[in-house]
Order: sequence, then C-alpha cells, then structure tokens
Amino acid sequence: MNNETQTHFPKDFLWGGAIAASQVEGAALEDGRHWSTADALPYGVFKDVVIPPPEDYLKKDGIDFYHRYKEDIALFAEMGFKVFRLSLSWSRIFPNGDENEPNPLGLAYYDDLINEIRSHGMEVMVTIVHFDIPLNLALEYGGWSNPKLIDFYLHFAKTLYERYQDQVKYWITFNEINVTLEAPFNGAGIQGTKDTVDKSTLYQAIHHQFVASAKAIKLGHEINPNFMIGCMVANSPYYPLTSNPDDVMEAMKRDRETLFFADVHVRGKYSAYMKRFFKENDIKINITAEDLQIMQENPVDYISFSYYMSYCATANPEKNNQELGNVKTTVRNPYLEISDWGWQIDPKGLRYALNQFYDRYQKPLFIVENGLGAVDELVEDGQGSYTVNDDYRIKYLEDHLKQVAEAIEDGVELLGYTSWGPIDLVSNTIAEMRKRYGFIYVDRHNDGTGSLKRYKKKSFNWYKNVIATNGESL
Ligand code: BGP
Repeated sequence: MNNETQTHFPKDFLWGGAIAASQVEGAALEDGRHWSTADALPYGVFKDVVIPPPEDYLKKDGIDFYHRYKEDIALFAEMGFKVFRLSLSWSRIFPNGDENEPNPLGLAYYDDLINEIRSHGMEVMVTIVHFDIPLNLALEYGGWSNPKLIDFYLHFAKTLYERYQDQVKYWITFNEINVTLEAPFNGAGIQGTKDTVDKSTLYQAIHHQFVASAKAIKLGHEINPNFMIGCMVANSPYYPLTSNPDDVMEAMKRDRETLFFADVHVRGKYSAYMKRFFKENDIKINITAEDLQIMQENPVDYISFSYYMSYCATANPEKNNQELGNVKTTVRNPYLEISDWGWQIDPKGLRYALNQFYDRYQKPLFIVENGLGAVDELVEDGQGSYTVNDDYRIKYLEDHLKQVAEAIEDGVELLGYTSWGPIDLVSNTIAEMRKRYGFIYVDRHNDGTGSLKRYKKKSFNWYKNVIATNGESL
C-alpha cells in the first residue's frame, strides 16, 4: 500500500476472477448441449440471422475450458483466488429450456467442475444466467417477453440450488440485467435491437426478469438460508459534461437507466421516476399485485456490478453522437484516455460508483467484473517459454484497485473483487479473441487457429502478489 492510502482490505476479502460459460467452454453441442442465444451473437442481432451459427463461430470451441478446466483452475489457485465466479450454461442442463428433466451429462460436467474449484478451497459464485438463454426459448417463446420464461428459469434455478446447495454460497440471478435495455437479444432473447423492439415489450420482459429474480431469491433462501443471492448491473456512472444544469439533469436521467434496476432489486418496487417515464412514453406493462408483493418481500442480499468505464452526459443532441463502449452512444469525456476499443478509462469512477451505490442502498457490494481488454503480444520469456509484458493491464488494475481501497476507507462495505476474464476468453458481443483480459494468455486467434496452450502473462505474478498481501502491495 502506498503512503497516500492507509486502507486495508478486510481480512476475509474475496479476491478472484470471473468468466461466463458461453465465452470459455466451447463444446457447443457436446454431451447433449444445444444452442443458446449467446451462440447466435453477433449473428442473431447485428447481421442477418444465421441459426445455427456458422462453422467458424469462435464461441463454438471457446478456449476449450470444457476439457481443460482442471489446468485453468489450478492456475487460478496458484494465483491464490479466494472465489471464482462462473455461469452454468442453461442449454447444457436444459437444452431447449422447456424440458422437465435435466440433461444428466450437463449436470455431471458441472458436478466435476464445482468439485474441482472447491478442492482448491475457493468459494464458488454462480451467475444463473449470463446472456445465454436456450435458443429455443428465444425463437419459440419470444424470450423474456413471454411470462412462461419465469417458470422455466425457476425450474433451472431450483435444479442448481438443490444440487449445489452445499458447495455454492454466492448466486447472481442475471448478469448485467440492465443490458437488456441496450441489447434486447443479448439480455432477454428478444429478436431485434433497442431501436426496433417496442418499448412496452422491452419493459414487460424486464419486469418478467424482476419477478423471476425475486422468486429465485425466495426459493434459494427456502432451500438454504445461508445463500447470498444478489443482482448484477453494468455500472458505468454518468458525469455531466459541463456544469450547465441541463447537462446535470441529463446525467441524472441517464444514471437512472442503470439505478432503476438496482432500485427495484433493493426496494422491491418501481420508483416514482420510472412511473413518470412509463406514463410519458406511453409504456404499458402488466404488473400484478402478486408480482409487487413477491418483489417487495424478497430483496437482494447484496448488489454486484461490473465496472469498466464511466460516461459523460450532455443535453446537446449534436454532441451526443459518439460511440463509446459496445452499446452506448454518448459524448467523450475530455479528461479521460480510452482503451483500444474506445472504452473510457476512469479508476476514480469506480470509487465514485461504489460510493454512489453504498450511499443509496446501504447493502453489501461486490465488484464482479473489471478489467482491460487489450491486444496482447506473445514474446519469448528468456526461459524457453513465452509471456506477455502487459504493464498496461497491471497499471489499469492497480489504478482501479487503489480506488477500491479508497472506497473501503470511505466506508463502503465491499465483499470482494473478481476481475473479468482472468484467462483470455472470447469477447461477448463482438465474439473476438483479439480483445484479451487475462492474466493467462490463450493461444487462440480470431481466425480460429492456435494451439490453445496457456501462458502466464506478467500480470499473473502481479495479481498473485496483490492477493497474497491482501492488497498491501498496491
Ligand atoms: C460484460 C459482460 C461480459 C464480458 C465483458 C467484457 O458486459 O458481462 O460477458 O464480455 O462485458 O465485454 P467484451 O467481451 O465485449 O469486451
């Protein structure tokens, strides 16, 4: 810890890493698995719909985690992970989403995988759905616009809870639930884009997810009262571009597009500003008294979020036209650098976001994704092997973690930190290998070539040391 910061991370702080099934496993059609919406991205949304995905689709083989997980988990253990966040592929367990009986081979795979993680003494954090709805539920049922998805989801959640109740303590009901607003197919299995899907349909689907989430929290606590069940949002706070009150109001409005999702999960009801928004935009949603009761009675145990960047808001439509990140069109912050993919790098924004959430909710928080996607170059390490000198990644993570330490000093109750993609994986929406986040390099390329061999990057030992010193080395 440097001199400016006196803070110490809590003694039981959960350091670790996070992945998602569809971005690592591969084995897309092995052992009874069937297609998911994640396999159909980006083809299902940005180009003409191509289903099933074409042969060269990268997620089809992923980084072959399905077969190599023992080697990968041993590397995470070597770094000293206290927790490992993963998702379990819905379409591996219920290939079409609407079956009664789970696929025994899918469950057998996850039995082994979870045992392996536990055998290294790590806590397991499961994201029940991470952007991968069985494709059949999207095509035949219209995704989450259909209330039937609630029961299919609960059946899936119950299967996981009952089977892994003694091994998994931390659960997340939906990954980045607010992404449904920007990417309806990604988040809710609704075909179309944010500009083409009707707003009532979109918010109805989101409402179904809220109900499913609350019911899943109730069910989970009935099965094991010690479960910690949380929501997860993509958290990119907005700053006003200028001190013009119109910019300030715009920033407040755009922040609420995210806060709305956490508000509902914590307060169990729609805030007044959303009711006004629905009214003014003629958005009609079917919300029953029973829905509201179940939401009210089952708030989350903690709030988790991903943090990659902050945004700026301006009320001037002429300036509001720059593509930043994967999905948002907004305006660039003149004070911030951007990553190779145009994501604004803002460590202090993480301290700001942590404080904003803690002040608002007074609930434990968990940072479940953070990291730098960059182009890495594999070079000889002078000892007969290869490495990546990723000082830029170390800097990004170090700068962010120092701000996390500041937030803890501010009084924020933070349960843990899992970096995104501790091993290189296929990026989500753009489905590329070129964008790498890992401490471990995977020899696989955009064209599908590569030995799939794993190499430790420079950041591997750096993160190992951060964990070993519980953040004192920062
Ligand atoms: C989040 C997703 C992850 C992951 C990450 C990085 O939105 O939860 O699945 O992909 O972003 O995004 P990308 O893969 O586009 O770099």
